[in-house]
Amino acid sequence: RKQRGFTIWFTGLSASGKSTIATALEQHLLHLGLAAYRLDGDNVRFGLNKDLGFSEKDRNENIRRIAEVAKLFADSSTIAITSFISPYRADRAIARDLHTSSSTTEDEPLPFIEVFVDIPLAEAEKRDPKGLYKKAREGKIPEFTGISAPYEEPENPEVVIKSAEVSVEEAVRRITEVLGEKGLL
Ligand code: GGZ
Repeated sequence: RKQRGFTIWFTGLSASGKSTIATALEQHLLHLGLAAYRLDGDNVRFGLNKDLGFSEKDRNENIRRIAEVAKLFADSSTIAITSFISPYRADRAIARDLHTSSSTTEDEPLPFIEVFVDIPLAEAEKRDPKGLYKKAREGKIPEFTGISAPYEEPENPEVVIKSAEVSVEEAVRRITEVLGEKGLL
């Protein structure tokens, strides 16, 4: 049977562990022989979206473009995995609708799996791998998510990973379990 493309959309604070889990998930899917491709800040914010910053308007546009690109990957029968804070509920809803309203080349909708990497702000701030929270607290980074810009928690994500409590392996297992339940693997 031909592989069906879909999108796994990670959302969560900076330093929540999104990229680590997304990378491990991508590896797992590749080992299963599936085509998977991860979109993250390193390959999107320095290329396609290098004209965008972190104002609300720029984040809206960042997420809009990423959703369009993820949809194209999914439409080409690839599993698109996106790893961006995507702090606004409305932007994530637009990304979801884009997929589930219909695909580009077929009439079938493209499945959209939202994964909320849920971590207490205090824990993310304690991790602070790049020292960004510290700088944000000092006022050196304006509009920093969780400090001086909002993060709107998902209300109905397909998966919630409490990343301060579960290992990366357990997170991958839980996500693949949900994919299995939905008939996607
Ligand atoms: C949040 C920022 C900011 C501000 C730079 N707010 O931990 P990181 O470094 O590697 O991940 C964060 C990344 C967020 O980019 P996204 O494209 O995921 O954001 S959004 O979905 O909201 O558009 C962080 C770094 O960029 N960073 N300035 N002000 N994160």
